[in-house]
Amino acid sequence: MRTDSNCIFCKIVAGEIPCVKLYEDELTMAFMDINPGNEGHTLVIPKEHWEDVHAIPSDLIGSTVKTVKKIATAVEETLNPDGINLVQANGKGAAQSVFHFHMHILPRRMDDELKMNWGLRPGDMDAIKEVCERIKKNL
Ligand code: DGP
Repeated sequence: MRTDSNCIFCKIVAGEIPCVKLYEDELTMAFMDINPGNEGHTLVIPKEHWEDVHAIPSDLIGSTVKTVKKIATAVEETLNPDGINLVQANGKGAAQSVFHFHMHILPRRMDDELKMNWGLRPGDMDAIKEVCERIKKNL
């Protein structure tokens, strides 16, 4: 499998660093964002290391989006947000900070005033684990 020993998400896939895991299948994985923009903020990645939308093969982006739909449905059922943004950054100019292709599932509230580049603030790990368990029940 294509991997990069310096990549934080490859380390998560390999189990070398912990994550709050929501779901995995043969090709993809979903885990809670450590810097959540809102409650339930989840990341979906291909297990293989591909830097961005330009690098990732079409069939693998397809598998990743299939997982995104599954997770978004569970997030919708669990949290009943006012909306969900799917966000995916490519390149520093787009505020990509981890160079392993990933899609953000970002639940939204009418009054959250979240901006596109929402900033990276550490989340409350107990709250992140708790919402992960709640979403899991709807997978
Ligand atoms: P982006 O800025 O679009 O490349 O998003 C990268 C996201 O990854 C950002 O929201 C924070 C998150 N993140 C960074 N390091 C870790 C980590 O070690 N664990 C988890 N769960 N999320 C991480």
